[in-house]
Amino acid sequence: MQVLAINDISCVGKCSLTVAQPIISACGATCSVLPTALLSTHTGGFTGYTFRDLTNDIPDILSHWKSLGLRFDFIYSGYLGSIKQIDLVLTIIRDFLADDGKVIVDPVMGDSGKLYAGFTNEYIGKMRELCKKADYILPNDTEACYLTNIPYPLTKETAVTAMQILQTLCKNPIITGVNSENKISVYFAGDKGMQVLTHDSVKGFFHGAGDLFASAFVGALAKGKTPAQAIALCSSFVANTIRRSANEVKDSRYGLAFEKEIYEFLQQLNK
Ligand code: PXL
Repeated sequence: MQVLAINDISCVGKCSLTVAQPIISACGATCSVLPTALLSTHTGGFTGYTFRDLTNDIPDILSHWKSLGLRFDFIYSGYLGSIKQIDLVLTIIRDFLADDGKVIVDPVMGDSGKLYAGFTNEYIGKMRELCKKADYILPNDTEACYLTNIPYPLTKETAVTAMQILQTLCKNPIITGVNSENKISVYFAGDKGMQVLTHDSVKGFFHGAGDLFASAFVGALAKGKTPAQAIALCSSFVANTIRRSANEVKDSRYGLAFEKEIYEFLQQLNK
């Protein structure tokens, strides 16, 4: 399976492409990458980071790929630095998605109720447009709130409303990281209507959890799992990783200790 991951390279901090590449490759798929920006670290909690926007490199990259006749079975987008980059992703879907290929959009915009630096209302509107082209969208609770205009945080009740509104954008929304009473839940549209998967949560916040979930989801789909199987596998993988990280990671800005959990995840994936 050929996967294209469109996301930034944050050199340090374990998110976006430094998570997507190892996880999707470990699942057995070829993971090609389109870096949207190059940062010295991610933007969450660090100050003084560098940010090089790679938008102007993308058209030439795409022209070369066209000359090679490339097609991708899965196109997965994450952090996109600008409205122009969302337009480029729309073009990439049109020109490079294989017949029967699937589009997975992680509408990376914010966390803990707040937008990341540089994101605006106009950007949110454009992100809704991209969501309409996706087979699966994976907003976290913050992003679900911004996409649906529902106040943060989601509750058990408003999560259901958010799912209904998100389904007007995309048939298969998957809301990750909904917290309530020491539990963390994933909401998704299953065969028999809306389903909720819940795990015990641990205190603390780790950057890159959404990227880990989305990357593992793409990898599991590429491995041939159904969406429901993929979501169950990813929820356990991310929950186990967060639990491990709560013990092992001293500074959460440096990301999740996912590496030692990959083996267990792959064992479940290969069952
Ligand atoms: O993990 C999401 C993410 C991706 N890319 C960049 C980020 C963040 C979150 O802070 O800053 C650059």
